[in-house]
Amino acid sequence: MVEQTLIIVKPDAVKRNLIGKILTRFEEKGFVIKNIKSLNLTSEQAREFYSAHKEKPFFEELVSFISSHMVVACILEGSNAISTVRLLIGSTTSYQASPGTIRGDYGLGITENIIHASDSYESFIKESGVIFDSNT
Ligand code: 3AN
Repeated sequence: MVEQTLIIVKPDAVKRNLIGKILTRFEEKGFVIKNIKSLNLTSEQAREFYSAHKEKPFFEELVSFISSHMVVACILEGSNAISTVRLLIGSTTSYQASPGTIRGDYGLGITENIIHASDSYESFIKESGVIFDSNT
């Protein structure tokens, strides 16, 4: 089933000049970049983006990290995009992520974990609205 999903190359990866390497992974796998935008999220946008986590102890850390620097967001399209892209990015805890995944190859952190990808269709709709339906 052809689907779309949203990924965000996070501030740590942007600062380390990994944008090209990360987007290449998705292109080489066969996904098509349907939309792309660089932006620095406002604190308000970040709060909305991560609202599912607002009760978590790490919420403020998440919001301040994602809004700390420019990020690159893409809408990717391809077969089973939501679950396949989650497989490609690897576990949330980067130091435990399998080698060969993006987090497994490039990161060691948890909050600073290189990349975000939507985990469901509902998240994709909500998150892509926050990112692409704004003038930021
Ligand atoms: P994923 O990004 O793999 O979907 P989620 O949705 O469970 O992970 O968590 C969202 C974000 O919250 C993660 N990308 C990570 O940056 C951060 N996070 C998750 N768990 C923790 C934690 N225990 N401590 C700090 N940050 C966390």
